[in-house]
Amino acid sequence: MFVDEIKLSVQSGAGGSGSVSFKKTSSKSSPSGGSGGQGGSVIITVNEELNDLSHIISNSSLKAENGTDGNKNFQNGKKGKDLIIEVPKGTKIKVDNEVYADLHENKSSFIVLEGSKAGRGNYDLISKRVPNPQFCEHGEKRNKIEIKLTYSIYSDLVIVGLPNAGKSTLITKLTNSKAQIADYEFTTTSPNLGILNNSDLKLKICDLPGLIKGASDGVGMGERILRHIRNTKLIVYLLDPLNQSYSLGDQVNLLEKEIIEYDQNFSKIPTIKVINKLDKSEISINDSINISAQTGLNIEMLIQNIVEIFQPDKRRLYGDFQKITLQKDDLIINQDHGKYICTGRFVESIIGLSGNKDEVINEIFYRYENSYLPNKLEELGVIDGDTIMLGNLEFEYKK
Ligand SMILES: Nc1nc2c(ncn2[C@@H]2O[C@H](COP(=O)(O)OP(=O)(O)OP(=O)(O)O)[C@@H](O)[C@H]2O)c(=O)[nH]1
Ligand SMILES: [Mg+2]
Repeated sequence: MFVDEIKLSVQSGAGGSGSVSFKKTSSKSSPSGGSGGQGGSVIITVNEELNDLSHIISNSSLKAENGTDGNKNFQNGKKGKDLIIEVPKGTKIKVDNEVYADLHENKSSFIVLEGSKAGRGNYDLISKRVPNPQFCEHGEKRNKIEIKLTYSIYSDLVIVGLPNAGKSTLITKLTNSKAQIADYEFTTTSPNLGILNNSDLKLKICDLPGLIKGASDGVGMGERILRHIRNTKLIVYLLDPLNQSYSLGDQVNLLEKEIIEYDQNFSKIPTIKVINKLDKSEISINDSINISAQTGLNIEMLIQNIVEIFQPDKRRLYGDFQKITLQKDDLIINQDHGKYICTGRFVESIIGLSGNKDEVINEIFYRYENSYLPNKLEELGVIDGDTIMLGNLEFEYKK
């Protein structure tokens, strides 16, 4: 089944933790604990061979590999393998309904989540201030995010029209497609694709389900149809002279209105008007071609017209677009009656330590005092005597 929209939960790999160990020589002992390996990243990459998202299970939860922990004798942990999700050209990545990437180039990729940071072992923590650390850092936990992928078919031309206009009949005449045809409305429920093989050109054609009034507001299959116009180069309006409710002119107006209300930029895509069912009616309007998809009348003329339009090559509206990699909130401060509860990645990087208790506490306070956190708390109105919570660590604020 054709799938053009899925929701996923993805997680970066956790960072491996550092270790505390000491190398003993006859005269002294020195830190030798290795650092953890970074967690795997979540990367979405384009594979132009793909034609939909059906290879990904919707609502699944996918995880990159964790980094492994560091060990004694300077042994660093291994980096976790990235999670690579392949998508077809024309896939958008959304988080909370905001577009973070729109991928069009083959092999172009977007790092949804960077692998979580590894913790340093006591060897990598040696500094002038702490020449002989007896503690190490924890690896950062997995980061999790919910994403939505939507795919807009890459085609050279789309056939749009009201239900029953003969769109599927036309694609079977132009291409090798075996689209279902029937004498009732909404026969086509997901797009059909076919290739028109002409001596000069090879064109990918897409037959879409019928459009109705209100489609741009989601009526009928609304956006599930209209999104597939996004990555085409030519729109063929297929008009039905036998339609009892809409004249040919009204059909053009309705189709144009729905398409442009969905995305104003679609008005830049060239269009042609084709009137079907010439075997039953010869009525016509300006700038249009009359054909019969069923009997094949004037189909060759239509193909010649299309081929001419495609020389020189046509361009698409949209190209690659990417925002910065997504990361979860760095610092969250919740206030509750003189209590300041601080959480988030930033806090984890301050308190995520283990080893000798006194050293760990010293190091946490050193990191806290030298961070922007005290300033942030002052901005929020903290006063002496208030309680600060960094994760599970609780202490009294003093300027
Ligand atoms: N007389 C005549 N009938 C046609 C012609 N083209 C298609 N039809 C008929 O019109 C009906 C609808 O054809 P389809 O190709 O399924 O139409 P569609 O536009 O794909 O319909 P939906 O998928 O429901 O939107 C069928 O009964 C076809 O046989 C034509 O050129 N002449
Ligand atoms: Mg159809």
